[in-house]
Amino acid sequence: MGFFSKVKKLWVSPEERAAKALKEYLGEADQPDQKIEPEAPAQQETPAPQKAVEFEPKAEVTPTPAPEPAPEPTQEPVSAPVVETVAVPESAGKARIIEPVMATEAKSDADKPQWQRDLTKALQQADPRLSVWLDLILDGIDTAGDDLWDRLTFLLKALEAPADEADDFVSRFKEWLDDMDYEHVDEFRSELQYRLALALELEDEEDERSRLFIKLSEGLSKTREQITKRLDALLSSHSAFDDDFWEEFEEILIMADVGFEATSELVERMKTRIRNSGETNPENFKDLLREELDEIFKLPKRIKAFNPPEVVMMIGVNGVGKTTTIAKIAHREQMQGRKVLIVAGDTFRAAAIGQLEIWAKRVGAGFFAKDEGSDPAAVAYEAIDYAVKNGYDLMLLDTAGRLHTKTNLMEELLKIRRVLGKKHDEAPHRSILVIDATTGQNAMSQTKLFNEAIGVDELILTKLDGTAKGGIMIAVTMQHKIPITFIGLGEKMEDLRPFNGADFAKALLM
Ligand SMILES: Nc1nc2c(ncn2[C@@H]2O[C@H](COP(=O)(O)OP(=O)(O)OP(=O)(O)O)[C@@H](O)[C@H]2O)c(=O)[nH]1
Ligand SMILES: [Mg+2]
Repeated sequence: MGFFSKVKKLWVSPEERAAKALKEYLGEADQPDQKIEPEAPAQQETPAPQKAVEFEPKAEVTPTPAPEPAPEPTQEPVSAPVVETVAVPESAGKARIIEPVMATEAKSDADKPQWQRDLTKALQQADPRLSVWLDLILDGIDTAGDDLWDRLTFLLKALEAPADEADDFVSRFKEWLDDMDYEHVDEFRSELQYRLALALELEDEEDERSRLFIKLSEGLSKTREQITKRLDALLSSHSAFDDDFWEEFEEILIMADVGFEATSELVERMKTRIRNSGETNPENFKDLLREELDEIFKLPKRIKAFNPPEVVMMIGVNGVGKTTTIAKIAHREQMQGRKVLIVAGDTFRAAAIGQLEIWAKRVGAGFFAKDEGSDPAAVAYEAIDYAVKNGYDLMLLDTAGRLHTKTNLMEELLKIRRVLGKKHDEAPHRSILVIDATTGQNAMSQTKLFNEAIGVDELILTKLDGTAKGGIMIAVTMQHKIPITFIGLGEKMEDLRPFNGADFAKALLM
């Protein structure tokens, strides 16, 4: 959707730049109109696959040059789409200029409404941090309404967002508020900040990272309680690393769902670390454990080269959160400017198709489905054609999640995999297994089964909020050596978080 794709990253000296740009803004009144024309519509109408239900994403998309469709769509694999050099926004610097785009709308400083002048000054003096900006934008505003939209548009334009993208951002946010029936700032502030952070690519900046860390710490509170309370008691009651200490430590890990095998390995690794460090007093044990966990989570991500679209297959047993996680990923990716197609590969229940369609609409992604009962592999096959033809960057394939003990599910998933691979080079580029953290050790057997049968490139653990079984993260990583890429900390869109092992270890052992 290309939100703020034109925002330049030039924040070499943010304070100076912001101050300078805003000063210019206050001074410069009669600038030529810089309005950026909306981009051309995303794509032309393409013939619908038979019986397929589809709709286009609402947002405007910078079209990825769509390669010609394969001449014989039903049999031939899609000829590998040429990867055009997609105009990558200059990724040089680290931030953005606050520029006087709004100056085009006022003849002089005096003509500007008072709130604009006040807000400009406040922004000029503020720390260039998203949370601070948002505080200023929301100052004195209790509910959604014209004041908020004006202020938000003002902020986006001052951040050099092209006018059409800024307006699009605001209108999508309004739609979301309507959908959710939210009105008060405290109901939507956090989602607003999340959207801004993604759109402006600020998620890695310190301010955002600390917000994410707070969320992670809250989500892990039950697991932490389980581990840390007992660990603290252990540390205060022992003055040496004796057998008794290690036995109790082992027990704590087992109780926190780290599992027997991973626990034994972790205890051994900690013994080695302690020996190598020369540490004799348990009081620094937590620091060393944190370092060990950080080490454990440092698994390389398996990256496959791909020609667009990138094809991601979401697998996992019933009810773990595959469908909602697809929606959350689609939301994130769309906010970051990728054009996403959601594909309903779970064809067993009409309700599943309907649920996915609603999500796709809500997050503004494209949607591809066939009738209930269709062959999922055929859906996947046709969806690739559709995605290629329409220039999608990312295709997220939902699959059914019936019990993993029924072998036919595995056979079916394998068939889908094979078809995808025949149709599109190296597809699926990622198979993501979604597991529900609340199922504890069950998650371990699911990972083993799926990995052996289908192959799993990444894990997403959902429902970490509200469970004391977060130790499963350690177990699954140690035993299967598959990287965890995201974790689910709640039901909202913003509750899907990129997983960071160091932050996890820190939040767990506070
Ligand atoms: N608390 C919490 N709930 C979650 C999380 N992720 C998903 N859920 C909820 O889990 C429930 C099941 O999610 P779905 O996405 O439908 O699961 P699924 O794997 O697609 O299920 P099937 O299609 O039946 O196989 C929903 O109510 C979600 O809102 C999470 O991280 N935290
Ligand atoms: Mg589902």
